[in-house]
Order: sequence, then C-alpha cells, then structure tokens
Amino acid sequence: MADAKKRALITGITGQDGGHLAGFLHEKGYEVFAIIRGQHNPRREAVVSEFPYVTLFDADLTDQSSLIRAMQVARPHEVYNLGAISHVGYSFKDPQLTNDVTGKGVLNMLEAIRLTDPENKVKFYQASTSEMFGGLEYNRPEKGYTEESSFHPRSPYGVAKLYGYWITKNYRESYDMFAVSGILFNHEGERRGVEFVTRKITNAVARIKLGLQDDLELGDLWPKRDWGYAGDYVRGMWLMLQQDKPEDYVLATGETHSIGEFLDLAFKEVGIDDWKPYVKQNPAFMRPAEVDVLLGDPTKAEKELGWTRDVDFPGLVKLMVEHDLAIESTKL
Ligand code: NAP
Ligand code: G4F
Repeated sequence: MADAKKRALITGITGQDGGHLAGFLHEKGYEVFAIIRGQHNPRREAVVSEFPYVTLFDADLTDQSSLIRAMQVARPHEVYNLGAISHVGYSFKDPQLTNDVTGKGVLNMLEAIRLTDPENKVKFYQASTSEMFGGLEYNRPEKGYTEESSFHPRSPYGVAKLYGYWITKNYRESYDMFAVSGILFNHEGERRGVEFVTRKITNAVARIKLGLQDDLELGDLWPKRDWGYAGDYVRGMWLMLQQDKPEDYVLATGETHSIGEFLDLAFKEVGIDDWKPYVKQNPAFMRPAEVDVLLGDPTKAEKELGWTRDVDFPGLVKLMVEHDLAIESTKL
C-alpha cells in the first residue's frame, strides 16, 4: 500500500533556508527528515526544539556512506540539497573545504540517491546560486540574468556551486533523474546568519539604537544585490519539484540595490537619517574578487511555476530590523 504522507529529506536544516523549508513542508503535510553534522553541533538543540516533527540523521555531505544511510531510512520522495559552505568571503579562506562540501557534496548526494533509488523516483533540488554569473563585468543581460545567461564565478564558492549545477544537469541527462537547480538570487530574513551583510546591518542597527553597540564595520558598500525574502524562495524550491518535467529556474525580484541603500532604509527604520557617522570601512571584510551587480529575471518561474514574491525590498528591511529590535531588547 502506498504511504499516505510525502517524505522529504533536507540537507542544511540548521541554516536559513532549511528552517523556512522545514516549516513550509510540515504545513504541507510532509514527513520531514534532515541531516545534521558533527559530534556536538551547537545548533542541534535549537533545531530539535523548533522543529520537533523533523527526524534527524547524523550525516555529512563529505561522507557519502552517511548520506546513503539517511536515504535508506527516510526513503524520501523529495531531496532538497541546501547544505553548503555558503559564505562567499569565507570560501576564499577555506577553498578546499568549500570544494569538498559545496561542490563534491552535491555529487555525494546524487550518488547516494542513485544507489538507493533503483526505480528512479526521487526528485532532487540543488541550491544553485546567482554567484555563478559573476556580475555585470562579465555578463550583461538586458533585463537581468536568466536560465540562459553564461557563467563566470568569482569565488571558490561560485566555482564549487558551478560544479554542483553541472553535475546536477549531468545526472538529469545521463540517468534521467528528476534533478533540478534553483538559481536563487540573494534572499534574506529573520533567520539569516549575522555573517551576511543584511543581517549584520539590521542586527547592528538594532543594537546601536538600544545603546548596545557604537558602530558597524563593513567592507565594500558599492556592490548591488537582488535581495528577496527567504520565505518566498523556499516556496519556489518546492514548486520546482512539483512540475512534470525537471527544469532549472531563476528566482529573483528583478530589482537591484546597493548596500548603501540597504543602510539608508535600515537606519531610517530606527529614526536615524544619516548612517555615515556609524559605519566604518574595514578591509578585512573585502574580498579578493568581488561580484559587482546581481540582477535576476524571474520571468520563467513566474510564468511556469506561478511563483510570485510577497515581500518587497522596504518590507524585507523593515521585518529584519523589527525582528532584531525585539531580540536585542531582551539583552538590556
Ligand atoms: P546557510 O544558512 O549558510 O546554511 C548552510 C547549511 O549547510 C547549514 O545548515 C550548515 O550546517 C550546512 N552544512 C555546512 N557544511 C555541511 C556539511 N559538510 N554537511 C552537511 N551540511 C553542511 O545557507 P542558506 O542561506 O540557508 O542557503 C541554503 C543553500 O542555498 C546553500 O547551499 C547556499 O549556498 C544556497 N544559496 C543561498 C542563497 C541565499 O541568498 N541565502 C542564494 C543562493 C543559493 P552547520 O550548522 O552544520 O554548519
Ligand atoms: O551578504 P553577503 O555575504 O552575500 P553574497 O556574497 O552576495 O552571497 C550570498 O548570496 C549568494 C547569492 O547571490 C549566495 F549564493 C551565497 O550563499 C550568500 O547567501 O555579501 C553581499 C555583499 C558583497 O558584495 C560583500 O562584499 O556585501 C558586501 N559586504 C560589504 N561588507 C559584506 C560586508 N558582506 C559581508 N558578509 N560582511 C560585510 O561586512
């Protein structure tokens, strides 16, 4: 007899998207499984308490046998591969680990699926990224990057992700697997790690407003990003796996904003009109190679998936600042 509930396996459950996706799939009625790595992962307790309905397996993307064991027990219909060394700046400091996890980890997951799914029924989502395009210096589409734009990654992270993108496509073409890439532009929110620029800013803005911090050190302020809300983007991931045909999709807002514009809105949210006295530039946060402008064109996802975003740029900044004010107030 067929199981009543759909089952999904998530890698990257402790990260931003993993948290949004676990909640989303649970609400859809899925039985949710996830892998978590490490002997004593400091984020395990938070995951267990926030997502008591998720069954956790100890596994690591660099250890294929652990992924096979997770597949054998979970027997998922859908696998969402969100696990990665995902910080672009950090990838310059640890390029080999980035290659092993963010690049070869995708192959490990695909092989674990192939070895445990003889009927070739599992649907696979790979978390690909706009970092693969490399910015306008290399690639100048008219309206924004599409699924057809060419690639020129500018970091060890981008290069590893490009491998993940191509090996996913290769498994689709070679083994007829339902394996797709979502090419997602930056998406942020209250779950974003404080090592990323948007959350670093909103957290500092809240702390400055509350008198807990004096200033904020950042790297380059001129790069522009196409920033959306993570909750909207996990819905897009799921939609990609509900299609009849496996295809890759760009998820983006179609707008791009500089870090300076993000600072303007975030500081205004707490009544500070001029952020310049509070922001210092520190070369430690600059990268050996930068991606200048990212702008995506989500037309294909809008037309074929019916995907839309609910949160706009000012709404995103507002929800993040409000969230950080609430959290930081408890520290007074
Ligand atoms: P994130 O918050 O940095 O989460 C990354 C996750 O990967 C964490 O759960 C981390 O677990 C896990 N991980 C790291 N090394 C691992 C390993 N060896 N084995 C298994 N898991 C490992 O990233 P995110 O923002 O949620 O992004 C999710 C995915 O989408 C990533 O692949 C990212 O590269 C990609 N992406 C993100 C964006 C974006 O704007 N957020 C845009 C495009 C693509 P630990 O707690 O154990 O470290
Ligand atoms: O917030 P970021 O670190 O995100 P970045 O590099 O765009 O990467 C994020 O989005 C990608 C999708 O395009 C994902 F694939 C990736 O996993 C990640 O989620 O930096 C954004 C911009 C960069 O230009 C960076 O140089 O902000 C600049 N920046 C300036 N000062 C800073 C800082 N970035 C960080 N993290 N910290 C700073 O102090």
